[in-house]
Amino acid sequence: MNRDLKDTSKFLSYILRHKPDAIGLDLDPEGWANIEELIAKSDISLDLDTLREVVSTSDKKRFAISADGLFIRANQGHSIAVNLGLEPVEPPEFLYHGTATRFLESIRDQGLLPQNRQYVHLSADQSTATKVGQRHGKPVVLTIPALQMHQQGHKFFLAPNGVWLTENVPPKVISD
Ligand code: HQG
Repeated sequence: MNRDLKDTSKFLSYILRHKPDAIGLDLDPEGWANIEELIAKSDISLDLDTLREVVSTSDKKRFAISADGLFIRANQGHSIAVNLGLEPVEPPEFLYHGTATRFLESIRDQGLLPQNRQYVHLSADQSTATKVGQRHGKPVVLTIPALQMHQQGHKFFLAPNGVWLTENVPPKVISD
């Protein structure tokens, strides 16, 4: 993805996941923004073709456009409360969480918490988790016994881009 598209992707992540009111935009309860309104209110130069290109080239499939082509939302990663309409599903036996070594002590103490987001994000494979962890520092990958947690009543959701979401992971099930 070229530099301009990356900047646009970051802008869209910020607006659609965290701060729509930064440009006076309203999201509906499911997190959808009207594309025409988003383009009109956007404070970076943005047109429909660029927006479509960002959505289709996003390496992590961060965004979805509605079937009628009129609305856009982030697939996951929100800090604002949105209802993504995801149904709880049975997870695989293990999922992985990439984090930085500097957070380990606190994570062992408190478990994994969503921090500023709606959910704790988990990856289906270790290499993706390593990349997620690298964003924060020296990466470490925690193995999460997701199926066991599910059997104990924790809900798991699978976002359309393959990211697994859950509300928290208690300290006693965490190992690395
Ligand atoms: C850590 C990216 C101390 C947690 C990625 C993480 C992902 C704790 C950080 C998505 C803690 C939060 C999300 C505790 C959790 N004590 N630290 N008790 N519990 N943490 O960015 O999972 O490129 O909010 O380990 O690919 O890193 O944006 O979450 O290190 O899918 O599309 O607190 O963001 O996608 O960091 O990343 P984040 P994340 P995008």
